[in-house]
Amino acid sequence: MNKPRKPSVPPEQVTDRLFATERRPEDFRFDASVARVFPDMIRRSVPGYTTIIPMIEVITEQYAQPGSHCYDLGCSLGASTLAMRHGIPHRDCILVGVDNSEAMIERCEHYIALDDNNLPVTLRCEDILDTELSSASVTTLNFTLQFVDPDQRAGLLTRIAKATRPGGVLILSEKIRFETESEQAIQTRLHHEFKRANGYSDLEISQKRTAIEQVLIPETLAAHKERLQAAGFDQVLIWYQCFNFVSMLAIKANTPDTD
Ligand code: GEK
Repeated sequence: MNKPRKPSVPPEQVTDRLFATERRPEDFRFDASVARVFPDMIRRSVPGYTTIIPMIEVITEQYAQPGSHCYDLGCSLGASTLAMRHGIPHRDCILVGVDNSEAMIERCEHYIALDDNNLPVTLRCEDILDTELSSASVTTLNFTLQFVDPDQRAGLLTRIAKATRPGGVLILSEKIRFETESEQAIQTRLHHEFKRANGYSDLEISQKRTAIEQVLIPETLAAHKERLQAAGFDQVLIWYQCFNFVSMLAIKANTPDTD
C-alpha cells in the first residue's frame, strides 16, 4: 500500500530576485522559478495581501455552508486555500484548490501537508475555465481573474454564480484600473512606492511591469460590479482596498428571485 507522501522539502521563504538583473523581455509565466519565490514576491508586490489572506478565513467562516463545496480558483501555493480550510466550520465541506501551473500545485501539496488542520483538500491541476463547479458556498478568486482572458471572464463568473447556493459568496480580489488618468497615475505611483519600500529596485519594478502587462489585464471597479451582477450575484460590495488592489464580496441572495 502506498504510504502518504511526507513533505520532503519544507517550503522556505526565498527572496524574489527574478527581475533584479537585466533580462530579455518575455511574458510573465507561473513557472518553477516563480513558484520558488512566490510567497516573497506576492507579499512584497501586492499591497494588502497579508491582510486579505486572514480575512478570507473570517469571510469563509461566515458563509461556508454544511455539506457544500468551497473552491479556491488560482490557488498558487495555497495561502488562500489554507485560510479557507481554517475558516470552514463544518467537517463535511469539500475544499478544492485549482491551479493550472504544475509548479505551483506541486509546492502547494507541501504547504497543505505541513498545515495542522485536517480538513481534506483536493488539489486539481486544471484550467479554472474548465474545472467542474457545483454546490458552492464560498469560492475565492484571489488575484486570479486578472490573468484570465477578458473575453472569458463573464462566462467563468456566470458558471461560478450558477454553481453557488443561495446565501453563498464569491470573494474576488483584483488589481484594478481607474476611470480617470489622473487617479490611475496617482495610485500606480503609490503602488510603485510600496514596492520600493519593500526593497524592489527601479529596474525590478520596470522589468516586472513589462513582463506582466500583456498577461495581467486590470479592469475598473464599475466593470467588475456590473459583470458580477449580470453573472447572477445579487449584491457586490468592496470589503478591502489599498491603492489599486481591491477585494470584493459578491453575494447570492438567500431567497432566490421568483420573478
Ligand atoms: C493566493 N490565490 O496566494 N486556470 C488556473 N489557474 C490559473 C489560471 C487559469 N486559467 N490563470 C492563472 N492561474 C493566490 C494567488 S496568483 C496571483 C494567485 C498573482 C493561476 C496562476 O498559475 C497563479 O498561480 C494564480 O492563478 C495567480 O492567494 O500572482 O498575482
